[in-house]
Amino acid sequence: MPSFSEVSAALAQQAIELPSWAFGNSGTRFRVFPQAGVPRDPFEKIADAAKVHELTGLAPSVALHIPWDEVEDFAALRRHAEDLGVALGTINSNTFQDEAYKLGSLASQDDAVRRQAIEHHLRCIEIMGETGSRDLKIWLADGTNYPGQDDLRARQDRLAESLQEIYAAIGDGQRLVLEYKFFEPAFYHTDVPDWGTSYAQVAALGEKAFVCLDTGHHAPGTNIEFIVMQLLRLGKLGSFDFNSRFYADDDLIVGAADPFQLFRILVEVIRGGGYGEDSGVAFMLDQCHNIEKKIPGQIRSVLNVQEMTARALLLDRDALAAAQRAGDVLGANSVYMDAFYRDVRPDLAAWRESRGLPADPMRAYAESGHQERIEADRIGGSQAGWGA
Ligand code: PSV
Ligand code: MN
Repeated sequence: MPSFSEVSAALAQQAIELPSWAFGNSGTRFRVFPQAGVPRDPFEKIADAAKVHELTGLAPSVALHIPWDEVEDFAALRRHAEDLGVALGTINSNTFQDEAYKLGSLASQDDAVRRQAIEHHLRCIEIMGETGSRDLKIWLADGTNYPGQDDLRARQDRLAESLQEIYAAIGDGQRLVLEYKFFEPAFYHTDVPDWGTSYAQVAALGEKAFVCLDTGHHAPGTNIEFIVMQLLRLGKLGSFDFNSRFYADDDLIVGAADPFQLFRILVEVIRGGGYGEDSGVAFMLDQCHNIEKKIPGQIRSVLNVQEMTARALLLDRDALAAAQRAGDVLGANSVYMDAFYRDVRPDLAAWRESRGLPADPMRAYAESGHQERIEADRIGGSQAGWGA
């Protein structure tokens, strides 16, 4: 197995984008649980994200959600981020909260609704120019609840047409990433339910369009690492939305439900050339922290990704390939499992210290008094929430 020092240069390339909405109040379909100290505007969300980066060195950018993060002056928001040591990242569109989108957005049969949804995306692209963002991420709530409700084929065709118009506005150096999800809020069918549909749509658009894989958006038992391998093989894996799920789209802390699955995914990412500065695969979190504090929730999350990345980098690929060639089934499996069971936490703590970071970022945050400070300072105003 490679030594830890052999993988430390690769580890230094890790960058995990944080979602601005992770810092706002969130909840379930049944209740939103307000927390003290939650940001009241996008500037405070950026400050929280920057805190995560300051303590971990892992989260140099923040994804924005439009219109939740609309501000008068995006250049000022960008400067604010840069002053705090982070960049503004992916712009997420939102066509799931307006009354107009009840029966769909980009796939709607209503011309005026489709126009509204397309214009919203064009506005997002305009914002990307101001924020310096590379990626426009599209997740659609489009779908139907009942068989016969709408024509499945016509919806797919309209979606393709709408996406074409949006794609035409994507500039040089920018990308469109299309996320899939197999259910919710539409339950009979969704218009982009799986990687195959997303792939078919983005392949038709062109080379600046990619698939976004949200780990929570699969049926139980799905072999997600196979999908990762296939999309990398096809050159169309654009980004990850990392989170954990126990049953459905829970948006829980990545690596919490099944660290082994995260490991397996990262093994395929590295195998397929999807890891590192020039890979073109963006690592993002898509999570909400409903019952735990948000900043430490995000710190835990990026550390979980880092830990499984380190283990995946430590996989002895030569030994694995030799065992595979020899048809040594159990030998290959034990090489694989050896990497997964390697406890990298002490090495990572030392590695962090050597870079001027706290050995234990969770503890450093707890001891910093920062949480108490924001809870005392952020009084008045209205708190940001998932959906605001
Ligand atoms: C809804 O499922 C969702 O979580 C999607 O995964 C998006 O990425 C996210 O919301 C933000 O729009
Ligand atoms: Mn997502």
